[in-house]
Amino acid sequence: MKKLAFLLIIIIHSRFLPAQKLGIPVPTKHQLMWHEMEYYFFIHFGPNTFTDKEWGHGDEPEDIFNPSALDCRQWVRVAKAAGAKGIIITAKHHDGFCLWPSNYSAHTVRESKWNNGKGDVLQELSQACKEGGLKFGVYISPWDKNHPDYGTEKYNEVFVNMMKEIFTNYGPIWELWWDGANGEGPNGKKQVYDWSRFKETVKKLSPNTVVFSDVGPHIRWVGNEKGVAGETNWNNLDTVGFTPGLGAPSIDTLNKGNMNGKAWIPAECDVSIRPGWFWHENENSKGKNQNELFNLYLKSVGRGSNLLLNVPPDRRGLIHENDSAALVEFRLLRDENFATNKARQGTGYYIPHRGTRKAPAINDGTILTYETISLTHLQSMGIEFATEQKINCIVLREDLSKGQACAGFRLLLMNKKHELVSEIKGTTIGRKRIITFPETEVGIIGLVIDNQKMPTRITEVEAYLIDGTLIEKQ
Ligand code: FUL
Repeated sequence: MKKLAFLLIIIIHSRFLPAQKLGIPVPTKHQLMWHEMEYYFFIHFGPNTFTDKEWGHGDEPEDIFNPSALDCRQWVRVAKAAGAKGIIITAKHHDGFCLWPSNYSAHTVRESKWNNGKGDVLQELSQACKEGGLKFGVYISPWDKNHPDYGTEKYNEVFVNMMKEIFTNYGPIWELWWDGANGEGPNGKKQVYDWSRFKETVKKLSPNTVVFSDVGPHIRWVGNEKGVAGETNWNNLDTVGFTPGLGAPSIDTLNKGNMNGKAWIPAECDVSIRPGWFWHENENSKGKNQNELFNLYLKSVGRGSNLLLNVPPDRRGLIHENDSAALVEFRLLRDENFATNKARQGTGYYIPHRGTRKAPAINDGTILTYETISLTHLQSMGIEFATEQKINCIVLREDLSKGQACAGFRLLLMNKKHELVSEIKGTTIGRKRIITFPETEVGIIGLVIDNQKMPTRITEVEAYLIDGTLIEKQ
């Protein structure tokens, strides 16, 4: 008897053990805030915009950089109209040209004709973002094809000093983006990057900044430049022994994460609205349209990742009309298709206890409340409608504050007679999981968790009837 009581205590206790005790990584406050950013702009802008290149050589004359009507407020207006919540700009791409007048380079806006050498793109954009209520982020390439010190230990100091300038003069910097590329500099030498020094610098200067690289420390690359996260997407990663660039984990690992990875390092999906990262005249009509953007949204945000969408300004220094038109339409598509969450009209409950055990938090319209699924006890929950509803899209949301739990789920679409109409299987849920399927008349949506690392906290189950033509065969 005593033994049984002891066993029971252990079982009950282990079901409520905090994630830390189970060795499950949890996000920091700033990572959790990052997850809620969902979608934001990437801006590739610099000498390449004027030379029609993707990778400059670093020897382009500074005068080439001369936008005729640069207006960062226009970028912010477009971003806001498109529903993006922030902007990350290429402060320095591989060609080494600095969009701010750095004291540690002689290849900057100061040496250009633009604004008689008095211009400062970082100043203008950080200011415009502040005014517009957008988060401001900076991409800075460690690879520098211009800097005379590149390839020597001195260059690591230069890079640290450049970051100091950025954090001191243009902060707060919400996200810092480190490109892992590591090619040859002007002397034909490659640099040995001092990543731990770089990390320490940011931590000291701006502890709230989330830092992206192939392997974090806070955000990881998704493993492709198509904007597509893995259908299985863990926010966890093992980083010991790995570095950004050539030393990174495999593409597949970056894409899916590690289920039992020791660190919380979620994936970010970077992709360009155009074929190239920089603006090219001959790509003005080759941009993605709103339907393609919507599909990308499903494959990034809809798989628990964030979407970093590149929108490159042209030689005027403005976002091109074709791109802004598609972006506004993309926003409309999201607003219209996700306007009516039918789950709100249903009743949430735990399945074996229909009628007695309600689960109101899963369809109360807020992610601040949740219901818990534990494998030993309450394994499934559902939403029952008063009358059958036509739907073709379900959005699941998991609370991540205590770690990521769900590893395998099933959606059971049933009619009002409780007969199974179709079953959809999935693996991870994460912050947001958007599942689309052929239009179905549904009386009950059942959610069963078959595999999890700890009890799963479901904050919302949403149901929609979206425009069927937007659903690609997946
Ligand atoms: C890559 C770079 O080489 C591309 O030019 C672009 O900036 C992309 C976002 O990252 O590593």
